[in-house]
Amino acid sequence: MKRTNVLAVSELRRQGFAVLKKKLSKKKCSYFKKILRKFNEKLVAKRNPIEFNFNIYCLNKDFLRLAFDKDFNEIAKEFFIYKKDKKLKSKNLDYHLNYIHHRCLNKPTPPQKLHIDGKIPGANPEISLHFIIYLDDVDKHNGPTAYVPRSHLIKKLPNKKNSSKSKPVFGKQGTITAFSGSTWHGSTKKTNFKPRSIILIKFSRWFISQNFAVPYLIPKKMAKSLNDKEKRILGFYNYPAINPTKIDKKDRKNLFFKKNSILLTGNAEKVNQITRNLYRKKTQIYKFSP
Ligand SMILES: O=C(O)CCC(=O)C(=O)O
Ligand SMILES: [Fe+2]
Repeated sequence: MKRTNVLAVSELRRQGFAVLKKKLSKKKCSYFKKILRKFNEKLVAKRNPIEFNFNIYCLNKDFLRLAFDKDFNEIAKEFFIYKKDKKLKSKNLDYHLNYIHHRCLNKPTPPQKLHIDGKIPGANPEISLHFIIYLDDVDKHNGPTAYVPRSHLIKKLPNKKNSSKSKPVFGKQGTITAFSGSTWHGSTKKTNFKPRSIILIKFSRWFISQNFAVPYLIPKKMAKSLNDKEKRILGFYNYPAINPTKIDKKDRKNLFFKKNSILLTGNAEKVNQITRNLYRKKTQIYKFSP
């Protein structure tokens, strides 16, 4: 295992987050931004103040490949080892990709409140590992991600008062941070008009269900090109087999997706497209004051 990855995991265990030595190249960042922009423009001509895109691995193989990144997987493998229980230590360590999303702030934006991404505060053992990639340079003016050190050990959800303890991460385009699912984090106030775009990647233990069933979502052509190891990372072996003869035609045509009170039905392609942009309608009516 690379020394830098060993260091990242020990920092993750100690602080709840780590800034990686590894960076995504500028070329790759610009390339990803361009594809996301093009995709969003297809849906609405005018940029939204905040843009969320879900399941961006469906867009093309380069996004999907982020899930197979050698360093991310080396870090994840080590991170998910059970340290406390000697008997369990080397058992049941499989993990899968949970999601790859995109968040872009295009205007002055209020802070994102402290929260956790992994559902359970102070989870011990840890159940999820997250990465954030900055696709733009991030300084104090464009709402850096901020983490509360050692908050992954606290068995409580954060409140407003805790914000003062958070530490912003400034960094050039391509900067990557890793954090535990229980780490309190958010983004600080953004005061400028430059787009600030990030990619969020979540890995979780295999028995924590994926937010979106990745094996069923990715286009068939992509699925066919995957090797066994890649399929394992995407969670292909974590679902019971479905007998296709038992699914009637109507069901197959009508995938549905539910999030809070939003229920979408329709053909697979449309539903995929809309779920990736679930928050767009909401953000369009959101009022921002610089
Ligand atoms: O935009 C950021 O820096 C953080 C985003 C985040 O934590 C989230 O969307 O869950
Ligand atoms: Fe988050």
